[in-house]
Amino acid sequence: MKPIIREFQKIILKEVNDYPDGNLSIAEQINDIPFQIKRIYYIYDLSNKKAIRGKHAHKNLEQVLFCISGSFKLLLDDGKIKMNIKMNAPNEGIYIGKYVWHTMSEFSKNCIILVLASDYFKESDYIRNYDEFISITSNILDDKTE
Ligand code: T46
Repeated sequence: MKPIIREFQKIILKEVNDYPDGNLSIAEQINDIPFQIKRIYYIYDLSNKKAIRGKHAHKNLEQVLFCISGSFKLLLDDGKIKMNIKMNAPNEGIYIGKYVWHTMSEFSKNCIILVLASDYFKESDYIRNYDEFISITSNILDDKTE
């Protein structure tokens, strides 16, 4: 079995199939999303094929990412294990917790990413330097193995 990175969880939302009039998916705080939602943002107009977003980790923020239209590639890295996920199902979310480096790329033209976040925007919560991330996470991992 492949090792699973820390602070990661796949969240499958209930889908209601209203054929022939479309589908809907429902995300309920606590029941589906494992934190209180303080912020919602969405990323769109991803027509630049070379666009790369993310490239950071958060110190405290918890988030769940959904690809509600199109597709993209999500790379997760907890400082030890890396994982690539193809995001292309509107009812499938990925929970990303503390100290997980994440990068988003290979967006389809119609890609829309919806993010539910546990806190307001705080630039001080970001780690945007990969060397700093590795140094911090190696201390966290060392503490856990002691
Ligand atoms: C994340 C991934 C999945 C704000 O002013 N408020 C906000 O709530 C957000 C999300 C961003 N911004 C500003 C900060 C930057 O000047 O918007 C600009 C772009 O943000 P950033 O480069 O962080 O965008 P992404 O797509 O690389 O990352 C975003 C989130 O910022 C981040 O928390 O985990 O999506």
